[in-house]
Amino acid sequence: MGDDCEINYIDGQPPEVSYVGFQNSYLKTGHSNTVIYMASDDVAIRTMDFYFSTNGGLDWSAIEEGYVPPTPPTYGAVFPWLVPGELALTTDLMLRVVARDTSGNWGEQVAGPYTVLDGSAPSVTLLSPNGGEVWDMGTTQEIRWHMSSANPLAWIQLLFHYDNSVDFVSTTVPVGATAQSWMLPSPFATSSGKIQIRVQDVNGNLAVDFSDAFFTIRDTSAPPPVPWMTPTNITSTVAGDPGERREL
Ligand SMILES: [Ca+2]
Ligand SMILES: [Ca+2]
Repeated sequence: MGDDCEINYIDGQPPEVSYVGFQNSYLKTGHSNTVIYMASDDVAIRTMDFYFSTNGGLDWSAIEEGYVPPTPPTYGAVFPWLVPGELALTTDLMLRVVARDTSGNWGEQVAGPYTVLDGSAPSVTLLSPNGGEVWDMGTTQEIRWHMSSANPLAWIQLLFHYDNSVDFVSTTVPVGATAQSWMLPSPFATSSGKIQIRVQDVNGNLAVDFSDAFFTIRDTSAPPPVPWMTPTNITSTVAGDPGERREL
């Protein structure tokens, strides 16, 4: 024996994992989720192991083994998991959490099944208006975009940003559309217009794009500029100047 200060106390009582679950009940590939767990021991939890199974618990893959909780997880702790992008889509994902004490005892808890959804975000690019357009108020213009999505789309939103305000262009854009007619407001004018498009798929993955630069909406009812608005200097003499009178 060396200078080993370890106490040879025999701890025969295994840890208890009393709760295991995910913060978000739907997992998405390529997105972080959080394991929430509670574990306690008569002496102390030393390490935690986290595993998942995509076939209902027949085979387990390690998420992490030998994790040392920064604080005792007696009253609840969290463990972040970045769900792999290539993880199989399943409705049968199981989570297994093992707690180990300092004497080789362990306890575990299994939770599930959970559903794994495709977390690939759609892609969207606004094509028009993309900046520099000058449109007359009250005219009908076309908003156009390009998009692609690995998953079915749930909705498309078009928003009109101008002068630190925002309005809906339309709340009823069909999910397959790539263009939308837009009747410009009237009477109205702005030189800082931008369209924002928001696209979300059925798994809650969101994509957003804006006009790259400002477009202009012109108020065609406004009075023409100079010279109409310029005050005119009038010089006149008083009619019937008494000095002009002559004695007849
Ligand atoms: Ca123990
Ligand atoms: Ca853009």
